[in-house]
Amino acid sequence: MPLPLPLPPSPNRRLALCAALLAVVAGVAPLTLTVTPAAAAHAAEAPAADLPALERALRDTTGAGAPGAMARVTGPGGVRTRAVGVRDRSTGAAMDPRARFRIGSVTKTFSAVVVLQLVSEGRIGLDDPVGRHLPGLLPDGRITVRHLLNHRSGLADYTDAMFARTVPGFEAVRNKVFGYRDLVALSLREPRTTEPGASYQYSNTNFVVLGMLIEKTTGHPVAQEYGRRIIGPLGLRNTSYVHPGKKIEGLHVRGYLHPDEAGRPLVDSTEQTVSWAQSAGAMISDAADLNTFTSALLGGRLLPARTLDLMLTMSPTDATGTRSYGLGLRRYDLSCGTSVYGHTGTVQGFYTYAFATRDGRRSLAAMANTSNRGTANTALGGTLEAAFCGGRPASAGPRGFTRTPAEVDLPERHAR
Ligand code: HEL
Repeated sequence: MPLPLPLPPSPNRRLALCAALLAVVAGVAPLTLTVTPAAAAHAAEAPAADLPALERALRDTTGAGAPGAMARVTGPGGVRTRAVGVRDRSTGAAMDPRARFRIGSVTKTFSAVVVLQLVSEGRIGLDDPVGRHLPGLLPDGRITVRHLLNHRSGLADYTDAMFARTVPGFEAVRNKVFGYRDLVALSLREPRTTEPGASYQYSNTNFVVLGMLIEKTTGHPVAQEYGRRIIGPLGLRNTSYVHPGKKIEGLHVRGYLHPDEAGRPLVDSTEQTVSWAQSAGAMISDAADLNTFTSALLGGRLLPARTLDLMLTMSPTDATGTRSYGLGLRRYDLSCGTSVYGHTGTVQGFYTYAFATRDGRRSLAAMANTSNRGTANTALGGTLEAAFCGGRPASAGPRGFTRTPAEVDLPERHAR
């Protein structure tokens, strides 16, 4: 008796399959599995979100020092939101899943999409030397556009020195307006970290240079390109790039930065130019828009299939082999065997996770209004397992990985 995979979603057909499996176990029927490509795709579908586990992850996040945390999960079963704690400590206003927040490096995925659209339009080559488009900017003519997108340029991350001391570093730049070239110059003061192409070394500098590349190629500010290529077509009503504006307009979450020194009060870091990050991390969004963005990207609505495949060509970023980076996109392999794609973000006062399944049918956007608090970020990472692994018990999985990606104990600045 052939057992067709995938498991169909309807309860009746699940019952029928259980009966068939019982027949096999009882020796009444032989086991033959027929897996078609379409079936395999369905078989990989993530189970429904485990909402109590989602809420627990958020409570663990506030328990670890975040004033508030929220998550929004979308999937065939509909939309689910959960929020705990406060979005504003001064008023005591409750965390609100509709509120806007700073998304930090999730901005990198927006920048990568714009660059890859320009690649698919034939205006930039992935393996073009950066110097072909931005002559004289970088001292090494071997650095290509692909090296920037996959963090293999070897350009030092200027933010390592900038934020060596967390609060003084932040206060020194929160009102500043940098030019892209100022930021590149800061990077070039430092030794390069690797030969071009040799290894993955996460660096904000790469996505600053990509911002310059977008502006040079299109002749427009990045804000305009995000708007006409992503924000407009997807109808993202709460997503913006307001650099060098300092405010988050409308209903928003206030962000709280943890000082390095234990016992010192949290610093309200909501208003800042984020000029130190720009196209590497200065966007504002909300949970619904991030769900829409990651689902649309993985669902093939922003890039042609061949270009999306390039974006999804990943290599591991840590020793567990369960975290990988493609072109402006992360992949996390969860304990239940499901892989999810998206980006994480850390900007003073805000941690963000924005991920979707490979088919874009399920997505998670989670945020906590704190930063420089690794335990809170780790706890927030628990929302991934809750959203995509559901009640399915964690197994060793194909690579023997049994913990959530965020539980891998790397020092925060190096867990990149
Ligand atoms: S770091 C990351 C995250 N990325 C990178 C980028 C972003 N964010 C930054 O570069 C901010 C660095 C300073 C953050 C600050 C804090 O916690 O608010 N920390 C300190 O000042 C520490 N001394 C790789 C984690 C990403 O997930 O991609 O976003």
